[in-house]
Amino acid sequence: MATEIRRSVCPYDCPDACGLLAEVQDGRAVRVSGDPEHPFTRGTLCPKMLHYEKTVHSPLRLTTPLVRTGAKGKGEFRPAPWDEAVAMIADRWRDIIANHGGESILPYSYAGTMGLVHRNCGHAFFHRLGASRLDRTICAPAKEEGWKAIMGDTPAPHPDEVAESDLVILWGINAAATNIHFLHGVREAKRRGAKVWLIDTYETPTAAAADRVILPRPGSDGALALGMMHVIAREGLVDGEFTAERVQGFAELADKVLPGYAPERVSALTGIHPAVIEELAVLYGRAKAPFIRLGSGLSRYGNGAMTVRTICALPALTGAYGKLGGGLLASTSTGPAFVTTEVTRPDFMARPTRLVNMNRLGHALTELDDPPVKSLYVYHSNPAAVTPDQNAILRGLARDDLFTVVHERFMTDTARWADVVLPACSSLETGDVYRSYGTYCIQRAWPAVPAVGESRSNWDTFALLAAAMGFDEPYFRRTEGEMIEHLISIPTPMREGIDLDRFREGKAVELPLPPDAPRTFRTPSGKVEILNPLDPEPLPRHLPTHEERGEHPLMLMTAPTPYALNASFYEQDELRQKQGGMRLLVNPVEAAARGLADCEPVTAFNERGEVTFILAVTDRVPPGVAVAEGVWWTVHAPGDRTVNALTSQRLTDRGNGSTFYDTRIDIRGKA
Ligand SMILES: Nc1nc2c(c(=O)[nH]1)N[C@H]1C(S)=C(S)[C@@H](COP(=O)(O)OP(=O)(O)OC[C@H]3O[C@@H](n4cnc5c(=O)[nH]c(N)nc54)[C@H](O)[C@@H]3O)O[C@H]1N2
Ligand SMILES: Nc1nc2c(c(=O)[nH]1)N[C@H]1C(S)=C(S)[C@@H](COP(=O)(O)OP(=O)(O)OC[C@H]3O[C@@H](n4cnc5c(=O)[nH]c(N)nc54)[C@H](O)[C@@H]3O)O[C@H]1N2
Ligand code: SF4
Ligand SMILES: [Mo]
Repeated sequence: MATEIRRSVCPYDCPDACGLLAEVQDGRAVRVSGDPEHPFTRGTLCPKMLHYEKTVHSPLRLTTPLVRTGAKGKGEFRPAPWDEAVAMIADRWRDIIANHGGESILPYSYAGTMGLVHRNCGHAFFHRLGASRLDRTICAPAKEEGWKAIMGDTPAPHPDEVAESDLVILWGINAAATNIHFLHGVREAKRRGAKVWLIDTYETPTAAAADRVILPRPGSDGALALGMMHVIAREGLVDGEFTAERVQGFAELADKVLPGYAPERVSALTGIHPAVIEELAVLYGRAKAPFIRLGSGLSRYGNGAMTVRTICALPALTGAYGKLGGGLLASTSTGPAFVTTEVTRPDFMARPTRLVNMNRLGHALTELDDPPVKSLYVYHSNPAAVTPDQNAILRGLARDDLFTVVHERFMTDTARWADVVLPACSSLETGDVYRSYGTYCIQRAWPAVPAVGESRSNWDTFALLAAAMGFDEPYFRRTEGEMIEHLISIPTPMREGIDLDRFREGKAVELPLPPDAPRTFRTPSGKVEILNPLDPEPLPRHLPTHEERGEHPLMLMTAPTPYALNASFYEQDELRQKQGGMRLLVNPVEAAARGLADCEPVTAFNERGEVTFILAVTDRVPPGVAVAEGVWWTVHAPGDRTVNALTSQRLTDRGNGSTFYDTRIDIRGKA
């Protein structure tokens, strides 16, 4: 049978945004590989995507709409035609709107697909419906706030610049899992003689790429950065010319803040030996072009934005921000490449409706009553698994008076609670436009295979719902292809000069950033603003986490695994097996103190919930810390809850973000 190669894009929420080649036979993808013409992918994929065809054509794919027949959450459904399912939803919504108003309907979505059209088209529909709006802050808004407070709208350096660096710090990033193609540049830097340091809370697989690993106490990295700056100032390693001309407020920092962060005090805060703080600070201060790749984990604490802001001050002291191969990459801001409001259509809102924080879904479903949430529509997200405070969410989803619709590829923990389930397409079945938050690539994808079963894309599903609700805006009558073309047809300064033919053909193109862009500071003063006069806290300092004085002894790291992406990929047996079960990693000291053994089922608990894990005893985790990698589906868990039954709905200091890592637990045996 003839095999055709079709280009596509990895749709997952990953900074790499890889180019894919799909081998298609008879309307089925039989193999996928990395696109050798994609400048960042360079022909290789991560372990998760090596067998994407097994996800696309999984026997577990939902293929028809389903209507609940049993009790809520029992997972008993009957298949139904699309017409019936859509009519049922429209009828219920008309009734709910008449009785409680549009704001009693809550959409819930995040990043099952990163495609600009399918990710964002629901906004237009729900704006037109007059529904509550969702504040989509589950990922890393505090990281963005931290960067902005000091760097404004300055673009991040190109990720490949890391190859020019002589000191690379992988700070709070498990790049071997979450940013695998970035390690290409890191290896290149190493080949040219660079040293690589990893700063995490436990020894992740990324340690293999590092010369040195240090493990500060969770949530204490801001103090570590201040300690480094203290030593850099004391040792005369500050770039005087750079701080005088291109930095605002170094003198104030040096006078008012740094004296309080001598290595001994920082050691008490971070658990890092004073000599190691000195060593890293001097190495950093003497490096020609130190490059920091900053992850998001350390921003998911009650002090997350301030921690990021403090770390972002470090490259200002030594002038690293002015040097090729130096500076700091938190994430690339490719947002302005497309006019996304053409998809989200805020103008469809008659008035600004209420904003509900997605991290507080548990609260929204159980306590909000002005008006109460009477219907929840979930699409490309799995809140029963990924959202903090699982028990509160499950209490909400169990409400008999809550009408829940879930548009999904699989029978997820969330879909199980639905009244109506709609089958969703995978990315190979749809076209879209993709941008990246870890590179400057953009790419247009064309459908590679026909829709599996009766599944429909987000775009087509909202078109059906719009028709059923009687919305007659031309927007809702466009096809997917017309919407994509419309988005591409509107020029933006960021896309000026790209090879449009190549882009339309479906090949990755890079946004042509001026080479000096990361070194031209887009802040009100035009300088790096260590002192930000517009901020209520004008200078960085160390803030406590929510759990600084919490009652339980272990900080829980809800970390990524290389073999899944949030709660995605659990449909692939082999990937699940590579994780070796739903494990909780602890130091031998912690296991011994509780009389617990490796491989034994244990209960992790705190004031919010109890979760059964399989214990993994390992030196890779320091005492005082426990690590749960991956966000498992309950059907594959050793108990009836997964990791987010332990995490809280509290928010970050800025940006209203999630605080997954700011969690304390204890552990006991099951016996
Ligand atoms: N394989 C895989 N890839 C993924 C994901 C996944 O789940 N799995 N998730 C995707 C998503 S949604 C995102 S947002 C991105 C990024 O996802 P993130 O969750 O931001 O992952 P990383 O940036 O790699 O950083 C997490 C690391 O921060 C560490 N950490 C936690 N607290 C602290 C602290 O206080 N200090 C320090 N120094 N380190 C700390 C954790 O131990 C972990 O190793 O990755 C994406 N890619
Ligand atoms: N404990 C813990 N919890 C976490 C994290 C963590 O590291 N630890 N990470 C957090 C972070 S950073 C994030 S960003 C969130 C991510 O939260 P989510 O974005 O909800 O992540 P996923 O688990 O990937 O769920 C996406 C779902 O969308 C479905 N899907 C895929 N494509 C489509 C489509 O085209 N249409 C429709 N309708 N459905 C589709 C998939 O089948 C999948 O079930 O999770 C957060 N939760
Ligand atoms: S998940 Fe990330 S690394 Fe893996 S193929 Fe997709 S974009 Fe590339
Ligand atoms: Mo995320």
